[in-house]
Amino acid sequence: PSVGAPIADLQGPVGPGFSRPKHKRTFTGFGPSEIKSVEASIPEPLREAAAYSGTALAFRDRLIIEWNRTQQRQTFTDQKRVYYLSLEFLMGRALDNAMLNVGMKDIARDGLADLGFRIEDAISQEHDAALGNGGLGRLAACFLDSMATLNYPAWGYGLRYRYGIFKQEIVNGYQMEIPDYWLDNNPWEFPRHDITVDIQFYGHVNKTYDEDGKVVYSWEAGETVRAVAYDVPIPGYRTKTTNNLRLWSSKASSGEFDFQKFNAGDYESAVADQQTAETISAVLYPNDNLERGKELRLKQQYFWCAASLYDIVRRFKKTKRAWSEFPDQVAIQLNDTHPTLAIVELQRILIDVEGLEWDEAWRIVTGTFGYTNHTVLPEALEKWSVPLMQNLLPRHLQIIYDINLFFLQSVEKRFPNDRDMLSRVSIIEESHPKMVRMAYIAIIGSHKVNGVAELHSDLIKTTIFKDFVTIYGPDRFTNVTNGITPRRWLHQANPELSALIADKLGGYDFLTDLTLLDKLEAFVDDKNFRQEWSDIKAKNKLRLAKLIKDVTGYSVNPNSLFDVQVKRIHEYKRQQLNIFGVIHRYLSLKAMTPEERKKVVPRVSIFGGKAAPGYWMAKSIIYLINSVAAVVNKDEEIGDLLKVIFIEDYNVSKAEIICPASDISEHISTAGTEASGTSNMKFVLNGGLIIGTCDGANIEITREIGEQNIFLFGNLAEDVEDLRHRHFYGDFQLDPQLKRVFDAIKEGTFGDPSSFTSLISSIEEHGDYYLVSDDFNSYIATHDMVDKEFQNQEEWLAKSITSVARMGFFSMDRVTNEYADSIWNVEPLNIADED
Ligand code: Z16
Repeated sequence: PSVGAPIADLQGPVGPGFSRPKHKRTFTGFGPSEIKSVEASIPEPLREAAAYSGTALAFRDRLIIEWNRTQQRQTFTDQKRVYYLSLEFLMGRALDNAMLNVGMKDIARDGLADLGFRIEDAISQEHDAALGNGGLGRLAACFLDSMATLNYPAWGYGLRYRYGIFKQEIVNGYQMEIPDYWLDNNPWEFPRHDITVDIQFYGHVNKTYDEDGKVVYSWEAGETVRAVAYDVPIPGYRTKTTNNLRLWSSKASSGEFDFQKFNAGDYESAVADQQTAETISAVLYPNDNLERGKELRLKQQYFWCAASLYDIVRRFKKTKRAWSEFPDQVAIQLNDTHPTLAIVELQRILIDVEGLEWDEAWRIVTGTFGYTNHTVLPEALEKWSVPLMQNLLPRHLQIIYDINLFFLQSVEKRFPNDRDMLSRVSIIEESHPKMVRMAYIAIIGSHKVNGVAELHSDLIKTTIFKDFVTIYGPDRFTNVTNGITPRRWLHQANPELSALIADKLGGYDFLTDLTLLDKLEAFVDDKNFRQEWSDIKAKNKLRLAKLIKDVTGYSVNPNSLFDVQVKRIHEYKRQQLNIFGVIHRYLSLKAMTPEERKKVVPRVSIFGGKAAPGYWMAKSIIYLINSVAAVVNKDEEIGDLLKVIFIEDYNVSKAEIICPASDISEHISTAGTEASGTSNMKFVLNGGLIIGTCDGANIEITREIGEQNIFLFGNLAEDVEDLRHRHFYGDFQLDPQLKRVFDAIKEGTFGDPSSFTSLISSIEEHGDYYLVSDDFNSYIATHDMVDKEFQNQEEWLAKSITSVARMGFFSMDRVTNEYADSIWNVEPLNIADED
């Protein structure tokens, strides 16, 4: 369908919850009449669920064979493996990905069509695996896809949460959280009741002596919980490699519940122990970029680190190699500081259990670990209180003290008489209570520390970890700019664009070498190609319009400029700047004459994202967006000129529909706050332009695609500190256009203004920490340029095509190879058919 076609004309692939056109069903192989009568008796949703299950089981069977072969081959060759430890894996759906990676989606489509089903309807039956919050969890999922595709012997280790990230419902404009119970009938996981590890907590440490009079510490548990492995196959694209993601589930160490207690009549405590154990893997903490220091979270971290390390060490010991070879066989990557206890745990195993000397053990530890930092926000840096750690992990706290002692001694030697330096870099913060700084353990215990975009990696070296650069020199610190997997974020999410590119480039090789996209530049002036390119964007916009209609009830004009901001709601990401800009636009439209309005580019402002349940400011931003939507969308004077949409429950499968459908997307964090961002890459790879600040990966996107192809605005990171300082000392003038917006809100234009007072006063009265006012004028002016340039569709298309052609750098495969070469020192291993 062309742009402007009525929404009802939509025939293409559609998202969750869409009804299937009642097209002709042809049956082969069975007696059609019998099947029809059976079919008639089954309600439609059940039939679609069966279509999904049947297809998933068929592909699963195939994966199992390649998975077993891969694991056998990797064990047999026994080369170095990499282990990616992440508390989050935001996988999304598995079936579509499995079909595409195996290269049999077309066969599945035909098979399902023969049975009367549309493949999209079967695919959309699957529940997202949503074991993550946002960028960090999705990065882990992209790593797995890429490591398998590039044939690296690699495992992921995580937690099998019973409840993933909550489902978001919007009720009267407010966010409501619904538990995400996702495990029923999950065909993608394999319980491994044969693989369990008993994990201990609490208790105390005994000091004894061995035959030689050497001190030996042993940790006596106060509580023991069993970790049970659940394995998930990770197929690579166009390869036989199928790697493993191992997720740990907690249960009572007595198996189910304690029968001795039970038989003795102590029913309640028998069941209570079971419940305490199961609580550990019950739920994902729903905070993105915030750490709150809760004991259960620390228990999760240790449970998962200890189980994973036990598994890794067990595998290593089977090879009968000397301990000194451990770092030649094992690379462990820490996704943020969440798995930092793995460093301490390995040191504990080597010393207390295996009897190695401290220095020899510590050489092994630092040779094994790499640490990726994902944020400079102070509220996100993990610190655990010493009393909490002392109680839960008494032996680990001792080891942390020893690590700190030896570290500080070495610092003292090189920087004598610098007491300030010692207190700044000490693992223990001398506060009340004392705190353990996890990032410092991660730095001291790793051989490489990396940031996730150039600006971010520079910032950690010059601000939060400055002293460690002085101590260790610059070589311990490096940058690996994030990327995204083109399999999911181009081929799967945007099959038509992928097919058009394949047509021009002579095949799908670009999906495993994304730099090949540069050949598209030769077609920028090709009229037919441009037309096809723009037709695909129009279809993708229709697909999103259908989703919007379905989940919000609002009809949007697909000819409008689609302006999208989807990501976790956070003050630093500045959705408030966006919605204030929308209000500014609305007020301007209201002040125009009908003649003036005729020249306006119609716009749909689309928002999506979850707020952490306890983050009130983020929740009031959501409420403001919905309140503005309620007023603007029913304003007949405005009509299609402006629509405001909040898509509830933004997740991976919705992102696959949203990313291909933007004209422009917003990546507008206060400069210096977004470590990288990865959705910026997804939007550009799908032919959308972006408006953004000079922050995170936006800067490198600009370097790659050219500054004429991106809309940049706002203050620079280097000026932020000074501006905040000035605000703090009262040097602050509210931007006049923003004042007009605030006045409208205060007048009650969008409902009871008292709902928005803290949001407004954080800017007007409390220092405007995120520089919303400082950047407002430049933001508005840049949006005016967006409007102007959108009116020149030919130029816009050229920008879109050129940008996609230059996105090769942001492939996750480049990222994986950089880690493999500069941090892990691992080589790929090809799995052949005959293996
Ligand atoms: C997270 O998603 C990120 C950082 C962090 O410390 C914690 C969480 Cl849960 C994000 C960053 O905010 C984002 O800029 C980055 O692109 C992403 O991690 C992956 O590196």
